[in-house]
Amino acid sequence: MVVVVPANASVLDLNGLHLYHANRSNCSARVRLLLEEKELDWTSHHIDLGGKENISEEYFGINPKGVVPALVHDGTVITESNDILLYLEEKFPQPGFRAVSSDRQSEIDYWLKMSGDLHIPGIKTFQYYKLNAALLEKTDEELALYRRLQSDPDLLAFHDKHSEGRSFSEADADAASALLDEYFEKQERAIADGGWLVGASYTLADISWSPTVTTLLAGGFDFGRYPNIQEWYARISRRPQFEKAVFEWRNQATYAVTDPTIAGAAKTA
Ligand SMILES: N[C@@H](CCC(=O)N[C@@H](CS)C(=O)NCC(=O)O)C(=O)O
Repeated sequence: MVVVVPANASVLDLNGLHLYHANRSNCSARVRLLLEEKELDWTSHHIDLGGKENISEEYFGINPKGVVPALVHDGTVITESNDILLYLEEKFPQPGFRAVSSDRQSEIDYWLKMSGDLHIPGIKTFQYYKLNAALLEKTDEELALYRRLQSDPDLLAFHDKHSEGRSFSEADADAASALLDEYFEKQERAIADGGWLVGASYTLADISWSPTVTTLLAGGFDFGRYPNIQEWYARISRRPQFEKAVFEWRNQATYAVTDPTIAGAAKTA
């Protein structure tokens, strides 16, 4: 678990649950979804990625990678969205979303790890090619500041790919789609066995992945080959908690684009 010693000491005095997050970010949305499912009170600190609010000394002092989300709980800072899910599950165990037999716990961990592993090469690359590279283009000044603040080599390399007139290519997007398809084929089979990613229970695995499906649908990812995923996503996205945690926040985006809908799946706002 990534527990950060924040350079921005102002957060050390925060009491309760404070989430630094962005409206259209799938990593943020999975944390908001768990907070809603657990009916926890939390304070929102919205970071406008379109306005580059993450590219500041102040925010890098909370999350040293400059990405959202970051959770502050009574002055303790946790980053990495899937670690935040596990942290909340441990601190606030009721209602529980790891409530499966011990031999299936490792399956939840597997899906959470996949979500982290696929983020840059799969989800983020696909999404930047389709939408974000144009929406989130940095000015020369923002780029210089980003390069000064960012020390993570993977994020530096990723953001360099869409800087100074460069962008992601169709080949990058095809490679990302191929990786995602490899993953979704496994997800399609897993859902056939019980209706959820892990057997017959709604778990952290479903909470982690369903907002990512929302994001990929918005980018036009083709789920046509995955009827089980479509039915699973439609079921989850009808939950009032999902409406509040995912769709309501997405609707507030200042840089919203018209999101496509796909046959068989539920809302993709
Ligand atoms: N592995 C991180 C990824 C976080 C991440 O990349 N968040 C995106 C939004 S989903 C972000 O902040 N993007 C802005 C950027 O890359 O500068 C996590 O799961 O928390």
